[in-house]
Amino acid sequence: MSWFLGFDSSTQSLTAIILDTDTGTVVRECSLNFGRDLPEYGSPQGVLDHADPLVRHANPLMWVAALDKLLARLRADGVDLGRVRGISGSGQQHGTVYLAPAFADGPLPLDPARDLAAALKPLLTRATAPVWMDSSTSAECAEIAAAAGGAEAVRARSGSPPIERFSGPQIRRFYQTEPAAYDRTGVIHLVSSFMASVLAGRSVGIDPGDGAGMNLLNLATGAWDPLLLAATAPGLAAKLPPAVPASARVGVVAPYFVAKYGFAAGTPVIAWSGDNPSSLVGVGAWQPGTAVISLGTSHTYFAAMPRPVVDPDGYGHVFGNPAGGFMSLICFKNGALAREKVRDQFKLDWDDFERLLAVTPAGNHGNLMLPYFVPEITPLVLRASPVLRGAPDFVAGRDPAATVRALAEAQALRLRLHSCWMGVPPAVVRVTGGAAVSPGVRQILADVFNARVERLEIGNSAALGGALRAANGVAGIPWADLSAAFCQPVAGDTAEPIPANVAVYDQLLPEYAAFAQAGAA
Ligand code: XUL
Repeated sequence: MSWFLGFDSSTQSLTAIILDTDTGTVVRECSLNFGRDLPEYGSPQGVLDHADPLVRHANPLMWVAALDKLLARLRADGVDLGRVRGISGSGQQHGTVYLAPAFADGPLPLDPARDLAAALKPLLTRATAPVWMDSSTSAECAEIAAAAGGAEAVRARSGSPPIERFSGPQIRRFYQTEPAAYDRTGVIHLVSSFMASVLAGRSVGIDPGDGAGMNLLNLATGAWDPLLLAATAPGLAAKLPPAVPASARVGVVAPYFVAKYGFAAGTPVIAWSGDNPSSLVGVGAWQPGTAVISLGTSHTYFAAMPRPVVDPDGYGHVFGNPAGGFMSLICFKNGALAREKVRDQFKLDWDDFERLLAVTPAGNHGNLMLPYFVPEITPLVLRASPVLRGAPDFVAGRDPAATVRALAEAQALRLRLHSCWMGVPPAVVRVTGGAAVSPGVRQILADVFNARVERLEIGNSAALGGALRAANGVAGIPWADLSAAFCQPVAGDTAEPIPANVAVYDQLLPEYAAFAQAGAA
């Protein structure tokens, strides 16, 4: 009886996966959408409305309310959570939760008679949490760079130059805009370590997968970097949880979850990680050779790296690989949100998307798009307006077919352009996230990357990675065995590159790069 539970607290949803490692099967997979299932939090896409498009915050109480609701649903469905032998999980990266000293000091005041949101609300020193979609900290990035000896010095220590969505610049902004609330803050958590803390009923540490997304962790030492801390905000060292190894057993499930949902007392909790590092192991790409493209709310491209490599353009990151060593990552904000905008603009559904991709040719008759529907991260574009070039009908917004293909090709070409710096053209790409189910999208990726594109049986790779990390951390099951059991491609869903299309995209790439360069200015 070896059940392991993995969570993913993502931008728009909370997912749980329970695996049985004895039988190599998924016992249960369950997801809750913040917009649909928790409408009282007023966050249809997981974030709160704000007049400034650069500001994106979420209510952390929504995440814990989702945890209560998801576990209650599993219990009501008859899932015996008492059989779970270990728990881990992941969270959307970079987001920060600000909590009173009491959160850090001892057992959390959780009481089965009231829900998690009610118990934790008094412990928040900031009602909202800035998340990865926030781009409002350009000034703070410049200040941190100046104080730390330049952006390159920050990158050399932390794996990334100062980046708007990263936790350090966000913490600095809080310190500068609300100094009294910053002073009252006893501990600052990431989404991942906050959720792990709630499960364990006490404040727990941050792993190097997610910690590297803060501009605060020294990648060489695996510890908080004193120079970066000082450049970010005063007294920060005392407000950070410990930096812990990815496989650390950070605690056991809190009595609250034993009493309310039937977990066995003493069930170990393994440190949570970021959603991308967790997906790396969740798709079985924990060793170099296979690249991963995640097509969720964000689009990301990442791969395990034998050694850290630097993006000369400053957009790439180095994070800790939960299986040991490092991973490189590049992230785009115009992923699912851009797809949804095009879908709504032409009143389409996802079947229409598929049909339109099938009837339009590679290269899209020269119709090109820079899909900046929301402010972009890679490259940094702070306005939200897509740029179109090509036939008059397309440019005027009257050609749904050309627009759907232009978006899918733009997303694929941008993934390729901005991942070249990793220096390892992939032979195999594993796709995950919502749009990975689209055969048309998979074929475009195969043709743009000239690589075989595989989709996995279990789609929620970040939650799956959490469950695998629990199995590895608690029972010591080797990564190779876990990947063989749970990370197999769906046989009929592999896309092989079509040579004629590969040639079209190879020729288009420099032209698209020049178009993007002009459009980013
Ligand atoms: C990665 C990033 C996003 C979030 C949300 O750097 O910002 O991928 O992790 O999923």
